[in-house]
Amino acid sequence: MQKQSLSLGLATAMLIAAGPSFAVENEVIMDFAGQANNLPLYTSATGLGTMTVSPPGVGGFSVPSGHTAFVTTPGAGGITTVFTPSSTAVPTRIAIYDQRASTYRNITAKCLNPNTLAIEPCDFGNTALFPRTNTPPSAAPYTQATVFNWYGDPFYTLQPYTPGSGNIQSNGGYVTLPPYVREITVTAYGGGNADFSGTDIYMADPPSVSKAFAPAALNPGGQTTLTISIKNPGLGAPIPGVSVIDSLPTPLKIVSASHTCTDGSLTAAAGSTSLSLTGATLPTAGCEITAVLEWPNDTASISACVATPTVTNRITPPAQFSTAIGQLNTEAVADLSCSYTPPVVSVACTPSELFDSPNQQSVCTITSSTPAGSSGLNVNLTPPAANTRYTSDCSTSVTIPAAQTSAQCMITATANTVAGDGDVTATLAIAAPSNTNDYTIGVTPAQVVIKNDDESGGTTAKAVPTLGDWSLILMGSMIALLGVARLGRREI
Ligand SMILES: [Ca+2]
Ligand SMILES: [Ca+2]
Repeated sequence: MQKQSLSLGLATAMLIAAGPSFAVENEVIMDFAGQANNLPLYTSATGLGTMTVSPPGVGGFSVPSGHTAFVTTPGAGGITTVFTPSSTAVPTRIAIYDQRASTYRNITAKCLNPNTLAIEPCDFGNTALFPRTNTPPSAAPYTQATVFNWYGDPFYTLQPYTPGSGNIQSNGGYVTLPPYVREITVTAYGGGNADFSGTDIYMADPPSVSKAFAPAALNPGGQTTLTISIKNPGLGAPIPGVSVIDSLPTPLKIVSASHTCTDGSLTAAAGSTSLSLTGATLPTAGCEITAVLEWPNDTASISACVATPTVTNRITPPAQFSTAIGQLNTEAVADLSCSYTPPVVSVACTPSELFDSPNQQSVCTITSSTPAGSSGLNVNLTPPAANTRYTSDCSTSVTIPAAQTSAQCMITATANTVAGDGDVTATLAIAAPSNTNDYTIGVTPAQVVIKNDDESGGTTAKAVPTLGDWSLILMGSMIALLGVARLGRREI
């Protein structure tokens, strides 16, 4: 191969922050220890991915503990290994170790283009995106420093080798990878003698999702903020192709939602019960979806609060969370608690005494200790018994309107001029609710006495003021009282 000029296949490489270094999480060497040395296909026991070997079982190929692959006599035909990460692992490093001067390796790889999502040859010639690090030489025979030759378009091949000749080696080195590498091919070649060399493929965690409610407890009619956090675990570059779906547990509904990821389309209509973010890019520092949710206070939602006081909200990858380079398949789980205390409902009628004259009315107020939910609060009543001395529009139930705390009905005295017909009592009581969650019963019953105001034996009824006259009478009484008070003071 001839050395080619550097290619700029991954223009987006410049997106990577040059200054700070990012610590990936749970970086491990992909190893296949314990599996036979002659397999054509190896599968990581810890879920990191696969390695194919071609041809298998030749050249002293082995899978030693603590390393990925080793060869002793790869030969001029070479032994090719292809590494494919699982959807839950991200390749982070390709390391060469213990390599003799008589062997070399050709490395090619496939990379996700983060802008187009196309799979393209990785541009190892871009050392800002694929920095190279040499493992320092040590005591003989490890006296050499690995040289990395790059052959660009159309080869896109990185060729590490150990300079010099004879029985000398290098400790190798490694290439740090951006999180876009989707497949790595390493072919070892040698002269046919003892051409030792090894490859280590490192993997780390992909993006993950978590969630939380704040507050984590509410009452029907209350709101909470759901935060869905998408973590970029130190991968040092934006991750495209982020998709999140969250189906809310019943009876939660969305009030509003927003996100801090790059681009993407967030679907989270007010009143709906699920949200989704598609086509977003996860920034290097991570991003969040924030949704204000409401636990409604309608009858069904109140029943749900009583029946299931704690609901669990899950996001289950990969169906409900994924990125173009994979994702940790760990569920995001958050619990939300609901508590509900039925309102206390009482009744009072004012005034509590009427006369059997025209315009004699008592207003009965049914009061709830908390505002009625969006369905209103239906209160069952035991209405006053039928009686010729009064009428009432208080029936067997009354509805306190949504967000209100009271409703009213009337008891009206029936005017008469019949003397000696005595007093009767109208009784209005709160009855048991139709649904036990609706309310508990407070002050009840309310009683209104309808009094006879007709003189016995007389032919003319005593003049009784009408309802409209009460204010005048009250005023008159107050004036009289003031007069008495003044009088009293003078007398002192
Ligand atoms: Ca009368
Ligand atoms: Ca009467």
